[in-house]
Amino acid sequence: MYGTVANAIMWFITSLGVASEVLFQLIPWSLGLSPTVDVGLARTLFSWTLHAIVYFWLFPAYIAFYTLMPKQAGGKLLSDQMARVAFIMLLVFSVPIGFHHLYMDPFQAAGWKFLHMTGTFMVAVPTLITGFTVIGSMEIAGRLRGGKGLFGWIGKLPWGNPMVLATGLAMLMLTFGGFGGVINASYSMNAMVHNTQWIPGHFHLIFAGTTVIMYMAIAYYLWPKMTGKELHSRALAVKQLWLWTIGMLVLTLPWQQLGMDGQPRRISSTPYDPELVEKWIIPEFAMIVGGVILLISAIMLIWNLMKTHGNATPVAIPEVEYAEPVHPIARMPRLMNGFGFWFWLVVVYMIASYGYPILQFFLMDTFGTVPWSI
Ligand SMILES: [Cu+2]
Repeated sequence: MYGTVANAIMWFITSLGVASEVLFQLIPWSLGLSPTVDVGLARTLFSWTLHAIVYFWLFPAYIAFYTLMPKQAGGKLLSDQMARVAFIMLLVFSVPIGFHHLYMDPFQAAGWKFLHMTGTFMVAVPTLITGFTVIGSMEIAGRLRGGKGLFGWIGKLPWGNPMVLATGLAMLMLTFGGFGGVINASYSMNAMVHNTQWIPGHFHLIFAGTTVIMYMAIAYYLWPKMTGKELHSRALAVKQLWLWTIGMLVLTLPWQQLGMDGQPRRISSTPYDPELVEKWIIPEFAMIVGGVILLISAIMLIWNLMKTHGNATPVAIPEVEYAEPVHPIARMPRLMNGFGFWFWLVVVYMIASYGYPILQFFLMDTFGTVPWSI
């Protein structure tokens, strides 16, 4: 509930940017009420929404890491408080940093972009906390199951359980994806990858990889409880999750390579350079292979859930089992059990990082763009 409430508040704050753009710029423009649209203002408002909106999808994956996985692994959650801190930090840090989507745009000053860059790196902190707490919870489970030594607990984990396996694979993809994310976030390195295929390669790895694999594990966990029927095949689910990870890496790593080899992302036209295009053939072929693996994996998922629906065996444990923290909560500080304070902190942080950059458009001469007509 705590994570879901954090997500709902974030959704509310983050939607204000794009809502303002649509209500005050695009709709009046489309109705002919205003002759032009200020592109700089429109892109600034869109950046308000654009970064945090992807966290709307990431939150449920984090919720599954903290509340479902530790129990499925046969252990306990390392720290309830750390999980709450991660959700608070994600809420506070993820909205006021949208200028990392505008590094190459001309209408915001370098200082504002630098400020947003600093904030962007702060978002890595709750992700690192999550990595630490989730892997720590896995270690507890592995040791409870008899794992010894520095790494012995890894082999003792129930990797045949879709939730545990998906968490491990999500962490693996998050390592690759997070590495790319740090490059995107860096003001200077961003110039190397700006508007290249690196960007869709990166966000497919994070979203369709790390996030969606957790949705799949949640489906394997909840579908039997919702239908009252035992999962058709755990072995098939395990194979499907492995294939999804392999397919995603085979798709997205060459995709990012294409960006490094200069393949543009969004263009209207480009001079044809045969030598450059020659370099794209191998990674493009790898992407096709990755895509086919993903298609097979997706069909396996749907097949397994459909067969579950028709299964006659009733589900053994019909209720959702939530993870218990290692140390039971005796007293929870108010700040960590509500969002009143954090909400107003985001509001202040938003005004500080977006106030003047938006206001400036009303104080200077800007160039609009005329409506596009056929
Ligand atoms: Cu972003």
